[in-house]
Amino acid sequence: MSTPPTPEPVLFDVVADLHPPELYQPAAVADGVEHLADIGPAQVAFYREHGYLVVRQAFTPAEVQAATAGLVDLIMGTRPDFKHVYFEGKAKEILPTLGPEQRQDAVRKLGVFIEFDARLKALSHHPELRRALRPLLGGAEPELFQDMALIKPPRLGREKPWHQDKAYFEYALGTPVVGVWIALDEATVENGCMQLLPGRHKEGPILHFQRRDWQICDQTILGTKSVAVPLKPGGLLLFDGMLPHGTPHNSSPKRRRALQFHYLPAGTPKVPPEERLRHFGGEGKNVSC
Ligand SMILES: O=C(O)CCC(=O)C(=O)O
Repeated sequence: MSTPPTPEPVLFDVVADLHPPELYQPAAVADGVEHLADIGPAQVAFYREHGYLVVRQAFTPAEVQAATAGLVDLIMGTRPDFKHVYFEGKAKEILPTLGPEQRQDAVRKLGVFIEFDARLKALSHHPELRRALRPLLGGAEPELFQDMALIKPPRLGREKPWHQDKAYFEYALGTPVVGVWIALDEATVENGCMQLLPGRHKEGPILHFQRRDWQICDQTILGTKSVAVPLKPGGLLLFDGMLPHGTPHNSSPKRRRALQFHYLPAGTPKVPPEERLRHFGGEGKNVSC
């Protein structure tokens, strides 16, 4: 008798409690330029000072449409060898009851996909984007070291608590790291656009704790006014790997799909995980959260 095939394992993102609404209180909207070609020395100086820069129309509607189609194809399983689709933890119970279209609105993130879709790779290797990244990386050639798609399904999309990206990366603390967050749908405060604490990238590592996620303690953030980064499709945010940022739960009926790429100077070596925890790990340091 032959053994039945093992069902494909389905990956789930964390299940997290709802955050206190006071954690996301934007008092202003992020500043920037219209096009990638507008980035010159003044914008590089702005990025160094504030830790971010917005480009409101970085990609054309055709480029956004192509990348979105690439993402949807991967979610729909057109590449059976692509495995890195993570569903919302809260969708676990209902997933078996959903049809293919509805499954789309239960996905939280995808990772390591650029070699599986040429349309997505085209954005991560876009010549204008790479040109803009060089001065932010101290003149070095940009190397992509992380590609993700972050999705907040209507009503279901969970928070990504406040954090610094370098708390997740195994590179020496002083390495320049630039995050690029690209809106595929319109991103608003209601559907969970990015929120930032400008200038706080200069303050060094903030301790992180495993709470709703690997995150900065809520008590450290409460009472702080943030800057929101609403974007139209094709708009992007460039941000420093040390800049504290987070996104609230999607409380709206609208999808929020985004791509996030991270770059560093080509050839940068990795460091052991202990180094990251020495700087960012909150546990065992006699502090409370
Ligand atoms: O897009 C989001 O919801 C948050 C993205 C983010 O900050 C991250 O994954 O580091």
